[in-house]
Amino acid sequence: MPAALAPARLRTRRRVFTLALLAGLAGTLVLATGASADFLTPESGGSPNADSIDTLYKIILAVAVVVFVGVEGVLLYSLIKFRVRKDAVPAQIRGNTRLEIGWTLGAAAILVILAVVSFLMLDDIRNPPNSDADGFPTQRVVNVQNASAYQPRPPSGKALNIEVNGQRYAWRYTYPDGDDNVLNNTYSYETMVVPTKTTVTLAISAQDVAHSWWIPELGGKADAVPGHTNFTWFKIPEPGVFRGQCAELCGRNHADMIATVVAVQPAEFKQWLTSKKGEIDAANKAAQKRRKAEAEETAAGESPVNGDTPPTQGGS
Ligand SMILES: [Cu+2]
Repeated sequence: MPAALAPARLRTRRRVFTLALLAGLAGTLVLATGASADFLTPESGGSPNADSIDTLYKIILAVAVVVFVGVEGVLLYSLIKFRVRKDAVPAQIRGNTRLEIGWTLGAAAILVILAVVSFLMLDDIRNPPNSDADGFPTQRVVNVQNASAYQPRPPSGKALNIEVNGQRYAWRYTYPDGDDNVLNNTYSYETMVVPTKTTVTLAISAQDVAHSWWIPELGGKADAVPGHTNFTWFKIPEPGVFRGQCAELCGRNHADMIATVVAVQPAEFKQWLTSKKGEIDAANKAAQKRRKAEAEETAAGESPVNGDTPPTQGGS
């Protein structure tokens, strides 16, 4: 190769390298913005805890992107600039104490900062706020504590507590009515209706095998395990529909185990609760009536008047 061509070729390569680096950086920034919201980051927007999880994720992602671009940039630059040439011997360097101490302390500082930020934000993720003044009137939540989980409670102690029970293959929701009789509580399957502007705490367990409660826009996953209760919460500001799905393979119809949370105005929720209770009471009365009729039929069928008695064996 004629020596005169070398600088021109080097310039072209540098230009290509710079362009590639810029394109990579721009691509990363585009992917991280609203154009692909929730593609790279957790879903949010339904509840403050989901928003906090999303914010924390984005902070950590931004730091990771800066570190990634820095490290990969230096790597690519070194690969290209110091690649083997027939006629060149690179500088023979063995260690650089200042640099090594620098990047060790730098990495440690980044980890410490991320840990502090995470712990500060964990509070907002774990602990629910109070309901709004115009939310649904709620009762005091018992602060249950078991071996590894505790029932989160807002500062006022009041929330709408709903029991979530995973069963192959449906979610059952029980709305305690505050009296001692747990058998007359209102319940529903698959679709959970909740009031807006109200802190909702969930006590999650399972009937048969391990399931996992997850409505991405309303916060993180919570395991639903037989014989153990896990807790989570959400507070939805505006009416809306939030979809989720059992996030633990629980059997062959696991994919059918969907969950929907429908948030409605507090007044509408009150109406729903009353009509649901009416529906359940009517169904219970109908079942009672049917059972009574069936019992009477059976009793009538066994009576000898009907001629249904087995023929007597002769020659006894
Ligand atoms: Cu399941």
